[in-house]
Amino acid sequence: MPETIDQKSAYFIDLEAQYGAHNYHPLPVVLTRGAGVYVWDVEGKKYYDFLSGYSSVNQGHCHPRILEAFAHQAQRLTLTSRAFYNDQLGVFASYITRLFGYDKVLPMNTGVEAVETAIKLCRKWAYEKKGVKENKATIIVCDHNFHGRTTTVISFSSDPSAKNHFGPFSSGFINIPYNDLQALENLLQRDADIAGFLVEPIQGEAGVFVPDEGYLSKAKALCEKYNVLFIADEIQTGLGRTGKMLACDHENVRPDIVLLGKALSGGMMPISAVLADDDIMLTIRPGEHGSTFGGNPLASVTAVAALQVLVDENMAEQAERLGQFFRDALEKLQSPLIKTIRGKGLLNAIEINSTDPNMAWNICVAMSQKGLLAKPTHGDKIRFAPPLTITEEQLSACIVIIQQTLQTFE
Ligand code: IF1
Repeated sequence: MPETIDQKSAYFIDLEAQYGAHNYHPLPVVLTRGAGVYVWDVEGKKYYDFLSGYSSVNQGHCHPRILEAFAHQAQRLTLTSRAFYNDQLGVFASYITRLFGYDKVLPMNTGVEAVETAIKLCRKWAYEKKGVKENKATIIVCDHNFHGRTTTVISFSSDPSAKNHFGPFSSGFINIPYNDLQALENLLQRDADIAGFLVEPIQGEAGVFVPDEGYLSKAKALCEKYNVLFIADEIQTGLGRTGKMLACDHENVRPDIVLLGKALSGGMMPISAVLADDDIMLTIRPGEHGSTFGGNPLASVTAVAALQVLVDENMAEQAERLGQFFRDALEKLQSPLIKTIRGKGLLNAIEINSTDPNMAWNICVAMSQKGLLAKPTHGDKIRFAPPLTITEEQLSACIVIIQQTLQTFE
């Protein structure tokens, strides 16, 4: 352990290491409280949160309005299961479908459950509407995707650490390179059993990889041409993060299926959702899919509040404006350690220019000591994704932290 960690943090870190599975490698910071763009560690040190729970707290930590709705409902009714109706699910369903312009919503809990739901929906639609022969339906996915961690979803991952020794894997998926329309069309032309194209509008795990302008709209047009469902995984990119309510909105693309998660609860609890029109959604009938917790009244109330806050506080516009400001400011740093700056809205990453494989990690540890929390990925990339409530003044203060940290390594 680095000597900067004092006893209290060390205690909780050891406790996790001793009794928790070792499936993560966190920065050595132990958090105990959050409010807005800030989090505090157990020593009372305050940080800017530039991870936002992987874009789950777009609305800021413990947003008072979401918290109020959550706490109020928590004292009233939390779970009924879908064996009975509750008086909140319908309210949520009507709100979210109107907001995004779809006929129906299917509520789940985690992001990967929304992905699994979309896979099932897509296959069902292929057999019952498109006329694909039984067990032949195929879904196109992209290299370097991240859609979650279930055995089916890791089956089409390109990341060896997500897959190694977790086989045997599920079939029914074909990988193509991301941002490659020709590869998509070649496959669509060749294979009549293709049911859907599952895509992240911006690849998050790949290091915030933004595709060429026009990629999404042209991919959608190809899907229409070949009668294939365009499924947008907006779990990370949706809900204001990239400067629009959905990242697909940047290209005026209306996906056939939209997946939401993360910020759908403002970080209060796991809530995910699948949006689609009746032609697709109603292919799943009673008893064919579901979840004990999906659509519970606590989640329903929380999601409505989380969405209302995004809308009422113009968070997408804020992300658009501040994202531009942030990338411009990073550009101006002219740091030799920054190889590339990528992103849209407040979903950003830099690629580190260094031969030292630990450089991104070391920079993140140093930034945390200066009061800014960000996470390195793939050894050479650092994500910068603060809550969308951050002010220009706060963002400027963060640029200074980033600049000062980089300078110590240059
Ligand atoms: C972890 C990444 C972010 C996602 C998209 C589905 C899911 C995710 C586009 C599944 C989840 C996470 C989970 C997190 C790391 C993280 C991540 F780096 F791996 F890619 F955010 F950038 N679709 N993303 O990004 O959602 O089931 O987790 O609710 O620790 O694995 P989930």
